[in-house]
Amino acid sequence: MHQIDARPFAYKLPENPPALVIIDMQKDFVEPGGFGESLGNDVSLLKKCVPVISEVLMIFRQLRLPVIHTREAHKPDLSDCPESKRMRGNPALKIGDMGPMGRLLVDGEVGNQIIDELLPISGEVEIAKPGKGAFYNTPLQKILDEKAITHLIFAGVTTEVCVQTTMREANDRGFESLVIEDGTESYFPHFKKTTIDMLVAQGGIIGSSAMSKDIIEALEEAYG
Ligand code: C5J
Repeated sequence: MHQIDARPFAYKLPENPPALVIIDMQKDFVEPGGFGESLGNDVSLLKKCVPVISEVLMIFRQLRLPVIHTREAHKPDLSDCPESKRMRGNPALKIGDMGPMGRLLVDGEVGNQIIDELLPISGEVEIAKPGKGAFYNTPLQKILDEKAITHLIFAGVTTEVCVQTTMREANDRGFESLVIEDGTESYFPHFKKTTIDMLVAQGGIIGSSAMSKDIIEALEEAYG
């Protein structure tokens, strides 16, 4: 049995390989002029995890393991965006308003695309999600069930919002989750640390965490 050196204890790798779930590495959050910046955030803080995710993604591709990319995206008519979400924080630019990269957080706009460094390739799943969690109102559960996937390895942004929400959804659905510590970032570095500490506390109440180098090493041993 192969395992990843993880917190709070070793993460056992199953025979049917885990999926890499890359959360919301879209221009809206990572690049200037998007939704993240419209909320007053310093988006440059998120760039740190890009090379790490890129390296893990390369290994998943080399080993032909499943990869899922998500984007936080609303329909152009905003029928899937609650008014409470649109108005919250009273930002200068709201979801659906026109920004430098098109309409904020709207499917099909330039800002809604995954950043060039992590663009999905043929065979990888790309899911547009209207919520913070990737299971809410999406085909994710069905896709995972069809492939009998039981283990999920998470990367992406932001740690305490969409990554954490999705890990909590996954936990309630019976998946074994692990977050890549250096493959996720927040606009608030102390939130990142606290979120991961919370997820793995109490014997891994929501899941596990590990560093990318340990994940890569274990994946190569298990599935290489
Ligand atoms: C946010 C996300 N932060 N992808 N979305 O609103 O974490």
